[in-house]
Amino acid sequence: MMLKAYALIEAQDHKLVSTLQNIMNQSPPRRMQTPGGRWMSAQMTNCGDLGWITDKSGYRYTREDPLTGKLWPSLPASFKLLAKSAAALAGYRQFIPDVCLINVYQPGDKMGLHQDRDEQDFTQPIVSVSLGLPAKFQFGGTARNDAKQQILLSHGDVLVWGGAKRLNFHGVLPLKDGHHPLLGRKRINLTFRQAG
Ligand code: MD3
Ligand code: FE
Repeated sequence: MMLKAYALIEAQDHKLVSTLQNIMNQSPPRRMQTPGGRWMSAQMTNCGDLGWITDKSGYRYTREDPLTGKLWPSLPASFKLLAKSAAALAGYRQFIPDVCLINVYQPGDKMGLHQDRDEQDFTQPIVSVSLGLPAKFQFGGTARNDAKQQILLSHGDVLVWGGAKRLNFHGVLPLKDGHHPLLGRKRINLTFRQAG
């Protein structure tokens, strides 16, 4: 379910961005390595009880940020409220997010086609919030070669991915250069998950 510009109501985007800056000061976005040894182009960090990481040992959720050795910054109440209200609008009233994965894209950065399968309960949705520069998002089926739809994700767009779509392949095409009034030459995507 697409909630167009949902994160803009009541100027939530300004608050989201300043809260994000505070989180990124505590646990800075960094490039991570896939189990196969490739470096991802987008930089990542997390807030919440858990955080998603990848390195040569694999994809997983951890309680601590391996970069700082401290717990991930906590999930701000305002983030939790936004994710829960979006999920509820899509019919998911039991959603209790414990992770917010923060992906930071600069021009040229992309994310290859993948499925999100590191969470415990696939009946829980994923809520994504796009901020900054627009990106072309690719959305396929449950097999890698299924036909793909392209969706432009713009600043403030909130999507709820649940039900049959929860395990669909998806990815982000290389970010086009541009300038966004709040974020400059960047796109930041938040994904809220119930991982544990
Ligand atoms: C469809 N992030 O972090 S968000 C990811 O824009 C990820 O940074 C992308 O894919 C980004 O794993 C896409 C939209 C999204 C997130 C999770 C999904 C779409 C999804 C899970 C299942 C199906
Ligand atoms: Fe994903």
